[in-house]
Amino acid sequence: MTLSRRHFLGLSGGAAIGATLGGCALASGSATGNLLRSSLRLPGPFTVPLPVPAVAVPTDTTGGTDHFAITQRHAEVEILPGTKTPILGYDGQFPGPTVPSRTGRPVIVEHINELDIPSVVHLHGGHTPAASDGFPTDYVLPRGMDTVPGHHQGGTISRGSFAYEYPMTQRAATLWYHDHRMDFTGPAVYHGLAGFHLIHDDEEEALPLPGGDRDIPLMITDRAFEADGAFRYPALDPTMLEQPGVTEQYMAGVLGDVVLVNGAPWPELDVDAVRYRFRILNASNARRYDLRLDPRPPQGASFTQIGSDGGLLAAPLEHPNLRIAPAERFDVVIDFSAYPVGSLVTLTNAFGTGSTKNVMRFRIARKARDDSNVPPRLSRVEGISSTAGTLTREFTFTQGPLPSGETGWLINGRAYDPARIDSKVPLGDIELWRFITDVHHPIHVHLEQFQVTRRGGGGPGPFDTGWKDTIDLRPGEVVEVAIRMTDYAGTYVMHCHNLEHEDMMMMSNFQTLR
Ligand SMILES: [Cu+2]
Repeated sequence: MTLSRRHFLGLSGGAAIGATLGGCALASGSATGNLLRSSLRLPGPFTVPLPVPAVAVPTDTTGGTDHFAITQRHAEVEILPGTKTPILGYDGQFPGPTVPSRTGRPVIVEHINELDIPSVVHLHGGHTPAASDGFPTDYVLPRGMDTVPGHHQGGTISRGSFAYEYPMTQRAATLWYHDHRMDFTGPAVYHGLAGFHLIHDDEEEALPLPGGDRDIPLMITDRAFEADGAFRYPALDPTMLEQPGVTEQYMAGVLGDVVLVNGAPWPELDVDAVRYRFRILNASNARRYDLRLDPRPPQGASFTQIGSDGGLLAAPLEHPNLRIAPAERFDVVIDFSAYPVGSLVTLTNAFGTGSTKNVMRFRIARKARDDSNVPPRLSRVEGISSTAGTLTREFTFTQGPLPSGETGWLINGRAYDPARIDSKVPLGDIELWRFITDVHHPIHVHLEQFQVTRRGGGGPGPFDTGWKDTIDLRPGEVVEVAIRMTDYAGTYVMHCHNLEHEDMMMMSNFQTLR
């Protein structure tokens, strides 16, 4: 602990050093991993239409609860035109079906495991009791698998399926669900196990925001492909059963050379010359994006942010660009009426190089009627902040040796142990959590959203507004957040959402206590 303490004091005492380090790393998009190149000929950009994930239909809505059933299975899908890619898919789809829900109406999602590996489902951003939160060793085994391969026992074992219960007592927000299995989250998500879960409520629906087919979720991921069309991933153990992690060259993170939006490579969307709402999710394993519109609109901002990870902001916020780390969500309105009909507008990634400079393209197809608006007040967001006596916790994120002797990723100098409680957190208390790092890490806390109070030497950054559950922690930076755990006593995790870091032990347990 002496080292991390000194490390922290050094960083916070040297704002100029921190700023310089941050500037350097931001200039290079590769700072969060290593580029893995595809070994087949890639299609040109903007040749396939943007798909929108199917919306799941409940199997039962009686008793005030919506029941869904999702089957995790192998499938082959056409991602690159003319090529078949084997995936692990929720209902055999990538992205998985979007789960719709309403505040105050509980949802039960039964996940049926027809894969040949154990699975765990986490609802990212969900305010969920521990038994349904997808703790990394709460395994759902496929039928016929009696014991968990590898070394990690001790969680709750379900066979064949598990019904995850979500009370949905939280406000409208863009959540997502994805695999969260101990040691193998990176390859599982990379091979397709991710989908949206949207929460709607009366407050949001009373606003005149763009809706219907002008409210579109965008899941951005990067992938590399083998010559035969399979996803290429540098796993040490391609069976995803025994040995976790990736080859040493990729331990900082796996970056692909193809950008997919909703599972399609650099797609194009025909839009009316009106306002659209896009729920942007970075579901990439390790890649950060700096999203921009090219050309920029002749007048007005490129992006009007209306929501963050945890739902609506108090007031809209205009951005010329959006910097988005893995697992973050930005809910934005783009007003295409600023462009002449016939314009081609590219969503670019200023952190990218070569093929990863482009994300997707909009074609302004026609004029149309627009009754939508972005009102100056969106919601009431209660501010939580510290008072004298507020408990402060520090979490230092570094590379270091694992118990196995290999190099991995550590929190406060320790590798993740699912059986060890690292922090005991009383329910109802506001605490300050301080995240400290030397390199990029997107930090995610389960159970509760938080508010950023400090970044580096100053206040929150331009992308820190509103309720967050994942933050972009940058080189040499200290970020402090105010957090208050509520409702559910149990054991939860906080971790790095660079999935290669997560699988190589950058995770920590906290126990919430009444
Ligand atoms: Cu990390």
